[in-house]
Amino acid sequence: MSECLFCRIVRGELPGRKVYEDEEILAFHDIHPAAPVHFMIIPKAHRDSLIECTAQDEGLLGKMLGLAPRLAQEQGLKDGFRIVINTGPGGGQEIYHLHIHIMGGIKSSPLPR
Ligand code: DGP
Repeated sequence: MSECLFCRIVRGELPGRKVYEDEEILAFHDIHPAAPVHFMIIPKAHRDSLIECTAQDEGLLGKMLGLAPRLAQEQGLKDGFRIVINTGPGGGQEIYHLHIHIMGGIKSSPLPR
């Protein structure tokens, strides 16, 4: 059984403030929010990061991304949101279970250049 933190949240062994769930996907609030609304969309089946995803995962990735606007609306983000997928050590990823961050509720600054 995987010791991955997010796998344990998927299995209900650790608490998670749930936003959405279906047979393939879970969404829950980030424990260290970087914005007034900050939740993550994850696949239930473990993948370390976007780097490990293959062409077979394209449907799942599309479904995760496609859910974002609907869930953001439901969480009160009426005028938009920011999506971040930290990937690998160079991308600042801390938890090695693929996840999409959805953040909003403040006026976002442009990306650093
Ligand atoms: P990343 O750097 O992209 O790997 O972000 C991982 C995020 O996961 C980080 O923003 C904090 C969040 N996080 C870490 N541990 C937990 C936890 O136990 N529960 C929840 N809900 N979020 C967590």
